[in-house]
Amino acid sequence: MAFETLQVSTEGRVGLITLNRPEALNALCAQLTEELAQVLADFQDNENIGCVVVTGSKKAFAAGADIKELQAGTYVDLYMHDPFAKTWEAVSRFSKPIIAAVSGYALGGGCEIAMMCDFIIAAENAKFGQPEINLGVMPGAGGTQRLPRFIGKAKAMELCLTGRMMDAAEAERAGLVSRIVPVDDLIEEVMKTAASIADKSLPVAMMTKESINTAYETTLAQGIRFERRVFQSQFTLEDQKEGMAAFVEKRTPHFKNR
Ligand code: DAK
Repeated sequence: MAFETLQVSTEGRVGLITLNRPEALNALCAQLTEELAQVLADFQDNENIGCVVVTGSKKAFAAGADIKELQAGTYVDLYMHDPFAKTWEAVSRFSKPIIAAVSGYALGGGCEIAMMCDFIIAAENAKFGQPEINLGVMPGAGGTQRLPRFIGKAKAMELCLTGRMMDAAEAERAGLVSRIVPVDDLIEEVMKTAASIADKSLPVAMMTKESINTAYETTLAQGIRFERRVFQSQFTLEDQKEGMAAFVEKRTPHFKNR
């Protein structure tokens, strides 16, 4: 499939989506968001895909929504035909593991898309921020909700109220990114990580992700009950039999994703 604002490829069971609007630092225009939703739907349905990586260029993961497009927006337009809703849903409800590989700017909607992924691996030059306040608006794709959950209220407030950017080291200290790698190694490292995830049992990886995400949406007691039921249900999987048999027999497991 050919896209104009994305490069899409696969390596083994990993799908790689590269945002590709270099002239606008990968600003999220309507076409890009539409194409992103489409490719994620394809990867969702493709049984040969076990993990997805979203990345940008060395200079920018994404510098936010396309301000030139957004500028003329009206309340009723955004309310009636929210141009981004489909994409936000496509990323945040993607049920297979999805990793953001961030190099350069991840600002506004760019930072928000990265946060919708399961985790972020950052290059040393990554810069995260929610600068919407400088444009006379506030974050509108989860920035005021996800950021405080990930980095705490004080830092989220400071970032959203001042619009300042934080570098990769600060983002790692704050818990926004899982780890930092050299810029030139980013894709290789993230693809390696994605491949190791894609090698696991896909239903188990999906259930693990669902269970961790539940932690952000429920009480501890309910979350623990949810986890226990899902854990118990995994004993119906062939992959549980295979994984434990392989351990006992001292061999590598071969999961069949069922
Ligand atoms: N939109 C459009 N074009 C952008 C852009 C953006 N967000 N960011 C950069 N560009 C373009 C620049 O205009 C420039 O193009 P030309 O003018 O040369 O044609 C080109 O990319 C290179 O940018 P710069 O010349 O500015 O590059 P610098 O290295 O000097 O600066 C920068 C890099 C990232 C610091 C700077 O470009 C910058 O501040 N960009 C804007 C960052 C920003 O404010 N992001 C937040 C955008 S608002 C919604 C929910 C959420 C949202 C929207 C709707 N709904 C629920 C409906 C999200 C909103 C946002 O993300």
